[in-house]
Amino acid sequence: MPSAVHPAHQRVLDAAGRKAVSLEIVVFDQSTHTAEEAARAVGAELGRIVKSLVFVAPGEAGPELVVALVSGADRVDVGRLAAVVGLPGLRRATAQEAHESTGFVIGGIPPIGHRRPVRVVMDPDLGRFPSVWAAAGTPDAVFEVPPGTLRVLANATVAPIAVERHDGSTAGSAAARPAGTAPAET
Ligand code: 5CA
Repeated sequence: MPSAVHPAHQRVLDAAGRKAVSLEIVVFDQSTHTAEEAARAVGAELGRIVKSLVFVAPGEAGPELVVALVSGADRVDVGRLAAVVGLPGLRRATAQEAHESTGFVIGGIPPIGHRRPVRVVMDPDLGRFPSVWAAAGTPDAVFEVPPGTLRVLANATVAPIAVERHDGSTAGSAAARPAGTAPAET
């Protein structure tokens, strides 16, 4: 008998299905909790792994949620993300906030299918690849998707919000920041 679909995976499949996209979720015996682990599991370079990172800011009608989609090889520049969404008070969500607002646990938070409406901002670096891999709702499962399809599924705004993790010499370089400010990365 085929095993039942995990409810978290089902939420991801349903979210894609609402846009007439059929996803194939791959579940591993090994952890895909971090981007590095996910890259190892799927045998892809780190850059092809999508990190779905949750941020919050105080809003008029309660906390506003923002999910940033960035390449596993990049970090989010919080200042850039805050500017893109127009929320100066934006900060990284705690694990509990991320869980409560999305309905998924850290390490498995997918780019779609969240419990509450979220604004999603996607970094253009992900568009360099023919397909990328994103978390599918649990820390042992991912799905492969062309970045253009991911943008449509997540209803994402595409904007540069990333700095490279190992070499901050491009998008988030010191020259691109106001003098005296430190890079706010995650
Ligand atoms: N499954 C992988 C690859 S698709 C994944 O979900 N990667 S991730 O980067 O999107 O999610 C893991 C991230 O959760 C880590 O980069 C880390 O920054 C973040 N994280 C881990 N612990 C906490 C915590 N306590 N609070 C907030 N964020 C956390």
